[in-house]
Amino acid sequence: MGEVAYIALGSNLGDREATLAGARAALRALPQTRVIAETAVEETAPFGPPGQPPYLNQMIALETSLSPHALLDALQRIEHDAGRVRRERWGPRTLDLDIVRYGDRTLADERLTVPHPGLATREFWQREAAALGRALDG
Ligand code: PH2
Ligand code: MG
Ligand code: MG
Repeated sequence: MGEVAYIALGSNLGDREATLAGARAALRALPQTRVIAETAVEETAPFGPPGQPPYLNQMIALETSLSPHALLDALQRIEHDAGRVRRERWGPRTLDLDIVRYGDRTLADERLTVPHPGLATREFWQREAAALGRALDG
């Protein structure tokens, strides 16, 4: 079908477990898209502005024929539906959905950079991406 995209999920406000569960359901309901692997949910110490609560993070592999920008539109709609309000950079959020990889593509414009520039520095993303790679190869 399409290409394999890795999506990072994050939440550090409200009922984090319920928010991630809702996000997984919304990803499964996307058109032209199939969820093909998931990591376990893990709690991580926050980076960014000090004083924010810990995050729950997870990574999900999708097979999709949505374009990178159509996928970004869909993810931002899911964030919005989860009550996400855009405030300070790296500040607390009910739900964050980031495109970490989209196949082997590299792209960069005002809205979207792929692979996500944070992949190089976020140890938990590297661990989660490796776990998805193993699940998909195995
Ligand atoms: N996301 C942020 C800012 N800080 N910290 C952790 N541990 N996990 C995140 O997903 C995260 C963060 C902005 O997207
Ligand atoms: Mg983010
Ligand atoms: Mg984001």
